[in-house]
Amino acid sequence: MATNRTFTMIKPDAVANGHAGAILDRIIKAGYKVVALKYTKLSAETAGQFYAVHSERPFYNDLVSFMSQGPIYAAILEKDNAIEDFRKFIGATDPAKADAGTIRADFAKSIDANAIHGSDSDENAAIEGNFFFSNFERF
Ligand code: RTP
Ligand code: MG
Repeated sequence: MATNRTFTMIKPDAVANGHAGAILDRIIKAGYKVVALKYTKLSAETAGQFYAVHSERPFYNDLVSFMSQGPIYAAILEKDNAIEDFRKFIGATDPAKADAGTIRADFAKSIDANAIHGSDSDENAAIEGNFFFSNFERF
């Protein structure tokens, strides 16, 4: 069944480079409804918890360090087929391989500083959304 909610973060590189407004504008214009939105900062500890699924991967320490280096925007988004469509919309993990016109092609600098996150499954979208937002913060 197509899922209708995903979770995203505009990552520290894109926020620091002043691209958060442009990225949010594109997300909304692409038809995603913002269900929840927060400007916040992960600590090394909370970034480590968020990415625990990658804890055995060689890039884990760099990922945790990168994701806790500055503020982010976290959001829950709603649209038909949200998970799959949003992954296509943001482009490949490595911006050098991302299709033209995707968020990562236009705003990401490297596989580490890749501007944006998108959930990879319905189950993870729920876990990730619950990591950041209470029920009083979703509309
Ligand atoms: P994300 O979770 O951030 O949306 O990215 P993704 O699904 O496209 O990629 P994932 O495999 O979940 O990896 C999470 C983040 O780790 C960094 N990474 N580095 N050096 C590498 O081979 C490598 N692979 C992944 C990326 O910053 C990626 O966004
Ligand atoms: Mg991922």
